[in-house]
Amino acid sequence: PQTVRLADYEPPAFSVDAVDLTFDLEPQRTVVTAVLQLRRTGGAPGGPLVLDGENLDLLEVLVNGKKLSPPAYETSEDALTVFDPPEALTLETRVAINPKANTRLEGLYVSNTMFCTQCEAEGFRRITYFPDRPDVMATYRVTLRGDKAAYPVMLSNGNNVSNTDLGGGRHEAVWEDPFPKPSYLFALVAGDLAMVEDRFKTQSGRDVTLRIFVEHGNEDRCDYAMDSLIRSMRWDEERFGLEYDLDIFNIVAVSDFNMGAMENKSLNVFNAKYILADASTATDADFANIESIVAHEYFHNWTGNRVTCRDWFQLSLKEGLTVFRDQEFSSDQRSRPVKRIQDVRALRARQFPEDSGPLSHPVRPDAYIEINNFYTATVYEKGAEVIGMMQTLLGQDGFNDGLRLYFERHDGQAVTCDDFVAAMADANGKDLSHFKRWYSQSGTPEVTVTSAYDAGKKAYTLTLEQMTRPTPGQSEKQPLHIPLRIGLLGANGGDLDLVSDSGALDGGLVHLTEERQTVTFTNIPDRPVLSVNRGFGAPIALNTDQTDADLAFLMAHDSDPFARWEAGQQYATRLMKAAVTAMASGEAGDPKGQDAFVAAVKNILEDNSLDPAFKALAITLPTEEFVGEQLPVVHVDEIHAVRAALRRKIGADLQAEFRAAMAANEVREPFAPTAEQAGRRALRNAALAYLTADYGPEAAKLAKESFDRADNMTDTIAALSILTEVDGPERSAALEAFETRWKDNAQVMDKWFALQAVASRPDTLSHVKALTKHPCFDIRNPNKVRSLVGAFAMANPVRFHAKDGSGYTFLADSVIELDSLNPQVAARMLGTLGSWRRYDADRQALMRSALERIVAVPVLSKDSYEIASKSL
Ligand code: B3K
Ligand code: ZN
Repeated sequence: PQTVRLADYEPPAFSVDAVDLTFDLEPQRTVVTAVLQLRRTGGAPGGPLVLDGENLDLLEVLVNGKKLSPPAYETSEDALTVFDPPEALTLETRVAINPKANTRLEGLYVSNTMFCTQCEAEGFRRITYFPDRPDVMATYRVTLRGDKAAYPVMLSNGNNVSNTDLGGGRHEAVWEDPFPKPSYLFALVAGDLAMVEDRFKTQSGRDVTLRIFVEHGNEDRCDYAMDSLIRSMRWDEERFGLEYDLDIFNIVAVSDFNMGAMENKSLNVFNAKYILADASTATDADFANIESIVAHEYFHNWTGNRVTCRDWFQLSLKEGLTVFRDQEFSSDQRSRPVKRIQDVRALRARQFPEDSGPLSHPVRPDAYIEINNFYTATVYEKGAEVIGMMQTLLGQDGFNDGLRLYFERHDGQAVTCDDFVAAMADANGKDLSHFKRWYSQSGTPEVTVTSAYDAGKKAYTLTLEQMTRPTPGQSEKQPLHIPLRIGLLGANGGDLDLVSDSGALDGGLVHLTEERQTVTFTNIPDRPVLSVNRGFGAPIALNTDQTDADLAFLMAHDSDPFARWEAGQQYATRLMKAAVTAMASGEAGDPKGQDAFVAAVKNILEDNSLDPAFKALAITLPTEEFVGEQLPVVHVDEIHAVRAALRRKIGADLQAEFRAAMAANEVREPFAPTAEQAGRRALRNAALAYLTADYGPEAAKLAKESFDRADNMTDTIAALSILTEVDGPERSAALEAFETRWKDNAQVMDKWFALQAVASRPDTLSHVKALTKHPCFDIRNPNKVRSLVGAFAMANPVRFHAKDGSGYTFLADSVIELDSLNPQVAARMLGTLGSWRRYDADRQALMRSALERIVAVPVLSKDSYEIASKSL
């Protein structure tokens, strides 16, 4: 397979001004007629016209109305070449495709009985011949023809300009999108769908019709998605002055979808999981996801669609920025500190390991084999962190000015990350060239902070050092511009005024730009307690000389809620690391040291100034994966044992407190998907989890009671996840009751699969294998694969990394089977094997041989090949 490089970028030889597409929709043979208005804009004079195309059955080619035959044109596996093209031409092609046989779910495919499309990144070339790259922007007119009974609803981008009965049971709908767009934003949907409608009036008075299309019977589960859409539209006007630009906005929910959702112009297509929700079927986390994903796709209308990417290396231009926007939205709708903690947890869980592993790449990558592999946590989440740091450097007003200038300069264009940073810099008269290294340098910077207090001078000096370890392809690293928010706590827990040797520090912000810097604070009466990287303002790993007592003090007093949570995480991580290291070398360890931590947890539980959602996060221990990453070798079994033991200890020591928390946080009013109620449920369920941490008979009873009483999916899942761990009749009784109630709801059954896949019981893998034969499981459905195979491989470290290698074998078998059906999803599954260097010698060998077995498959997709080969 070929590597595509940013350095090789060339502007397109031909641009397309207008596209006219006609679809004669039949599941097994859809005929697509494309009329393109093309014009030479680059390339060698007189050179051929080359169009991308894959899996197309070419029926006809006409140039300016004249039929061509070879050798005037030529086709290959992935292209149509027209020789000696005029400088400007009308090209008409007719192709046949088979949507029903499309298991990759890229291009045009059939989900249940409906037609839908997914074109980003390179799916449009599976629909028709086209220069399928984001810097070719055209207006589209789309004619859809199909059976009236089977496809009463036929949608595409833009406005519906006509509907005609064609007779013989067929009809036709014509759609026109006035905004030039790249081919990856094209979409069509056709099917027998129910519809829910609402309206929105924009700030300038435009009336917009909002529609959500779902399978029949799901109409009453769209309220929250619709409400989220309306709130997003209003928020984008208020926060950024960005208004919707068409009279109609459609969302379609589909069951078979490779990812979360897709921002096609005015026709967003969603994984049904991120639209459908009500109290009985969706958890609080599902509601929060729906809110943020609906917002994310809507926000793309400006950041992605009106201004798009010049090439796929610039993906973070739209994704990092849009993630930043959806995070800001959720922060404003819910609790900002809670949202920040959740985002940092996700960043650490997915992006940090990526950045320290074999697939490490910069926010703007410079090479890829398969672009679909680069929709990563680095491009998305680290990309959002980079945008957030720019806002820190420029202030919110300065950032808004920068965004305004960006749209002023680039509306309707396909641009680069450099263009974005230039707009930010120019609008603020700032030089961001040093800061821009965040786009090109991969790896998580490690910052070491050492402190010295001079009692005589009443001066406190911090030495800050930064270092980024080498990553594949980047052995030399440069210092980055790292904005660090710092606080110094006095003996009473309050923040001291910060006056440094170089003047007052605005909001405690220190700019670390060199490899090593010092900063001295004056007029500090006693040795203070240091709080650093408040709000997690920079995506770094931190080493400090804070003592256990300092961390307990911060847990109790830090004025920055994120830092309060973080102190608890660091404290717990320290204890677990020490216990794991002791256990791995056969020593006894020092369980005594844990008492002070338990006292700090008690403190949090009893602090009336804290809201329940925050408490729930603050008492949750770091994951096994997180602890593993902080150790030189991931001792899977020891980490699992140590974390479980610490949870049991906390549960046993604080029984009374957890019972009190359960009672105090019971939600008695009717279910509402609010952050406030969700917070109480989270704390109550966290307390329940501690009280049942030994999974003994009493625990089984308590969890089963909670399961039986639950009147919403959040509480049901919380109880069931405990019950999947116990040995006793309660386990199978609950699993069976759940299955009986929900077997007809695919979305809810996904949860049932996932819970069993992440159970830490020794027999989990055999359950998982049996579940692949369950009537509700279907390897062609990405949600199912993710809930069973994905959850097992990515969220069950102790069983996936079983010493005998059975977990690895199962994953490799699954990936190999899946690769021939859906390469994109297969490649996603195998990422966990890439961390093999982090394990002991035996596991290393087993993980490598699983990877080698995948690479050796004779017909392997580019997707899986790239991930597996780079992992080795
Ligand atoms: N832009 C899409 C992701 C497309 C992924 C293609 N493999 C959804 C989003 O980020 O909003
Ligand atoms: Zn996106």
